[in-house]
Amino acid sequence: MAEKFRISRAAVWKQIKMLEREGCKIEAVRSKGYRLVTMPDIIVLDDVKHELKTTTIGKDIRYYSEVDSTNTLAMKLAQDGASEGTVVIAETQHGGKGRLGRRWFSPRGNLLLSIILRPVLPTHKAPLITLLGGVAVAAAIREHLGIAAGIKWPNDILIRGKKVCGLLAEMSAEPDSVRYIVLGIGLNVNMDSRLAPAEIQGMATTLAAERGGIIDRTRLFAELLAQIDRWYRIFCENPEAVLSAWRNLSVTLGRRVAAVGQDGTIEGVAEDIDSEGRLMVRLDSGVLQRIASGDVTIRKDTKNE
Ligand code: BT5
Repeated sequence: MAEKFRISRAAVWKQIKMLEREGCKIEAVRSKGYRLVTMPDIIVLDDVKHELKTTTIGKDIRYYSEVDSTNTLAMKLAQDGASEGTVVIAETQHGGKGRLGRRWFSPRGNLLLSIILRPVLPTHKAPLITLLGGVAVAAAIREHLGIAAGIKWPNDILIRGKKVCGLLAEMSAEPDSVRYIVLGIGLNVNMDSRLAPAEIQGMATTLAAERGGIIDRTRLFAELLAQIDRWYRIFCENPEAVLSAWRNLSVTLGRRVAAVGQDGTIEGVAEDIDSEGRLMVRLDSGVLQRIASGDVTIRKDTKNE
């Protein structure tokens, strides 16, 4: 190595020690050299920037070891004028947020990020951004890793029925138009699921578990940003194209679902989504009901198999 790089042996040693401090496991054999045994599971931002060919998303990436919530931080940055496409990513969150005051379990080893978007969009169409996020994440998982990920309305990505990713869109809006939206993505990649809280054991999964091996988060992150960039551009030109991609990736449509709303629980068959992203459920009475937000449970099909 010293010969190849035309540096002293002491200089090689210094670099090796630095790599070890960053978490690389390196074997040294006297008068032979060094061997890289394992690399640490960290996101290498320089590599992401190098790989990224996006037009908007990820031009500005803010990387943190630990934050409260990437969404909360991104909302503040957006409020202070951060440009569209700014990405906040953290290795871990101590206050990771789900919807409706719920928590997002955010240990190291996953992808936890938020993207600032400034679409020209009427407020009532803001939920479409969550659907766009779902399409982008599912596409990244399918194309990059070849794993059959599907979308459960409105904000979950599932693999074999288990949640691998949750999306959380928050916005600031005028009465009729969006000022900015922060799209938060929590994607389980390499975390040890055995450390997860009891409530999510059995219902959550990770990409590493599904593929059977640690996944390079740097490359996956770059792929994810590329997919978001791609689908965001499509969305701005033709939102209907995102809706049809969503329909193809959906694990909700055509299934019998139960939804908890303001008027109690309803049950029926999820027929479609409308142009505002609402789920259209055909009740047993024949009435078609639109659900704008909330949680749906997919029932075991009895009437619809
Ligand atoms: C969500 O909420 O699924 C949205 C999660 C968004 C998280 C990202 S991480 C980056 C960004 N910054 C944030 O602070 N948040 C976003 P919801 O549909 O309400 O689901 C929350 C529920 O999912 C919890 O109540 C648990 O049951 C379950 N859950 C929590 N952590 C999980 C995990 N790591 N994997 C799978 N399920 C989890």
